[in-house]
Amino acid sequence: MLDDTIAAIATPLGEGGLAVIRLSGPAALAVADKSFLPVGKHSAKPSAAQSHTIHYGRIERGGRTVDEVLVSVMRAPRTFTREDVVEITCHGGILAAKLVLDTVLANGARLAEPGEFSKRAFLNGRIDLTQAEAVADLIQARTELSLAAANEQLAGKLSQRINQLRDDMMKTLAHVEAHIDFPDEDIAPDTKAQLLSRLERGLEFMEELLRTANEGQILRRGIRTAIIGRPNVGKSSLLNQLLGHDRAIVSPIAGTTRDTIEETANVRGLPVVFVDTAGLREAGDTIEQEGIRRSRETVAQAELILHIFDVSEPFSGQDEKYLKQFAHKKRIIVRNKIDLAPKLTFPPELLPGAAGQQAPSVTSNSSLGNSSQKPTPGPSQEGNSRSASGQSRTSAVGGEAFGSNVQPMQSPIPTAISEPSLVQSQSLPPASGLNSISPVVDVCALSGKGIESLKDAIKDLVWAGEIKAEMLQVMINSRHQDALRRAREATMRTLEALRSDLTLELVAMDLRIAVNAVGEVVGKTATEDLLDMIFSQFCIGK
Ligand SMILES: Nc1nc2c(ncn2[C@@H]2O[C@H](COP(=O)(O)OP(=O)(O)OP(=O)(O)O)[C@@H](O)[C@H]2O)c(=O)[nH]1
Ligand SMILES: [Mg+2]
Repeated sequence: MLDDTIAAIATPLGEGGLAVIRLSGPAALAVADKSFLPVGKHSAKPSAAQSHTIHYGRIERGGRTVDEVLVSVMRAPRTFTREDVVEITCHGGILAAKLVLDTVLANGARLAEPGEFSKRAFLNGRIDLTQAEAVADLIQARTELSLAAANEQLAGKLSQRINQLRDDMMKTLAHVEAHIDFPDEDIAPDTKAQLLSRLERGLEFMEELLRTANEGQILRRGIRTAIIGRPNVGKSSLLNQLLGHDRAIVSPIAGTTRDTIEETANVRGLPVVFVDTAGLREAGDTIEQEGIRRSRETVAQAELILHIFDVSEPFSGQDEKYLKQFAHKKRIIVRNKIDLAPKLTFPPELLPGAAGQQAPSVTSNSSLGNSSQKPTPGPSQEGNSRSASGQSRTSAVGGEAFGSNVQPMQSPIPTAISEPSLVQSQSLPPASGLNSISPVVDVCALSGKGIESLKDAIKDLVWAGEIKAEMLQVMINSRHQDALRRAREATMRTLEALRSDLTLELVAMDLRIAVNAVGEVVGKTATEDLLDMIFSQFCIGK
């Protein structure tokens, strides 16, 4: 229904300097006229005001002043919804905004549904579906990179390319359909070659767009990253370091964190949703057991795990169990508490390469197998502190316990913790379930040492290569991905049918499916259900 007039508070509920009540629809000016009393000679009644002007006055109801306001009048079609729009800027108290809204509702407007302003903008042709989605992305963007991607999409970069693709495919379809109407004429060989190459180009472009889905997802939703490990290894301390403020309670008591704690941080431009979890162990009371159950659930949902170890504790059977259990996940092994005397050694069969290495290796600059590098000097005394140069060391404990086994993975690099090391386990059969590569990063969650390397490791693991500006132009979302996948399948069938000289009806049928699927991305062929699904996820007033 576009013949009614909608209203909503467009600013977040809460106390603030200002709040905005938005009106859109054919009666927007009339509703505003009834609610607003202009004050001063420069102000006018909304229906008498010129488009794109602002007027000072009061919102009045039943002869009483509700609030002192500024009213912006924007006439169709130069507005977001392409309808008459009035925006009332009032004082930012929850009550003031609500009373102004009540007044316009009493004067003939209807309360807008979530996303209804954007839906009208779409239905009136002001923006297409990818741009409407970009509006939501923009509002929800949590890093500048996410914002940049949303802005590109809002500017219509993705739409342009999708429309171009669809136009090309429509041309091909028209060609094929023309031949169906004249069944006696075969498609000339060179025409057929042209059609094939145009379809192939389209297919290539679909593939190109589909390749951005992963990054698009990351920028929109963030990377869910579970921080896991045994109790007391420093998970909450690490979370606080990654966030840059004390979010989680830290204590020397094992089992401090009972519930999961979730917060988003900006890691090298990427939104990362860190989830601190209850330490994993068998024992514990019922509350802790529930916490551990939630930890496992968190792991299941996470795209990345940071598996934390305390280097001052020896490797245990439980460690082995959890290392194996979460080996199928994309993960980073974090060795924490490198300020303490190290006792941790990974068994070679679990993490070959890191196996013989005595934590803490302060250095980790090169990949494995670089045997030309010399082992680290050691042993040193237990409980000693890192030398000023940041050189790596092995501990007395480790040295005695493992003797000749002590083979550092990398050579010491004086600048210390700069990049994560890679632990390869390619010698392991896939059945063991271990990842072929898990980066290992050494940190001290107490001082923050190594946190920057950890951030680099996170970025490198989830985002291949550099983050380039042109990539941001066409970051598709999961809805686009779904539509483009269907378009790709149908285009492949079309190509196959055309190549093997199947009847042109069959060729046209598949091609039509492909054209429609591509059209869905920009909303050219969107159903009411799809629109409801998209716009209902918006906030009220948008
Ligand atoms: N020396 C040292 N102590 C640390 C470091 N990181 C954390 N700790 C200490 O280790 C203890 C446990 O830290 P938490 O961050 O609470 O550990 P957790 O893994 O969240 O523990 P649970 O929530 O009980 O599972 C605290 O006393 C921290 O101060 C570190 O790098 N070096
Ligand atoms: Mg904790």
